[in-house]
Amino acid sequence: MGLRRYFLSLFVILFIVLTAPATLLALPGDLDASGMVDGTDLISFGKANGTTITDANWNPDADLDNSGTVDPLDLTILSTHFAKSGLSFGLWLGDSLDGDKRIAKISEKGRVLLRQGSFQTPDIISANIKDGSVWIADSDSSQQFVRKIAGSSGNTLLTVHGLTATSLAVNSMDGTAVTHKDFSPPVA
Ligand SMILES: [Ca+2]
Repeated sequence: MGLRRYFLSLFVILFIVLTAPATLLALPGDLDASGMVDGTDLISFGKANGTTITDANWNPDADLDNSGTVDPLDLTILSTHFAKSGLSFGLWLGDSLDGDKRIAKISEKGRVLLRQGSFQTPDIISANIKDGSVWIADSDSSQQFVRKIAGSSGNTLLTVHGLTATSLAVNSMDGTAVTHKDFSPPVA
């Protein structure tokens, strides 16, 4: 499946980019956008090592110098940043691939890093660029809710019920989330 066709299949409603405020750059070598360069990244690198764009196991995120090949020069870059931590850099969006509505995290080079959860209509998403957390307005079979997840892992940090949110925005100055009801939960 071509990249363009693939992305057209995504149920994109709203996207957010999580950046490190000081540099606006991802941490080089953090292939899975976890916020740390570690053994997981090294394993991902190993799977793509020696490949070029036309290879099946090509991983654009491992081509750290954008040369078109994953080679020792890229490994040198990864090694330089090994064990360093930073903010997770990724793109979260609503995803209805195969009809299962979830949210997906996309790398800055367009690779799907992970899919998370089973949602009904995850079409309202907003992020706090200071800590990378992501707020999602959604509903389950019985009620609507707003959920806060960690931008690095997608794990749920907080779920707030009793809302009917038709809009959502995060104030990155203080971390509060505001819906059309002006609901402002505390920063977790
Ligand atoms: Ca990582």
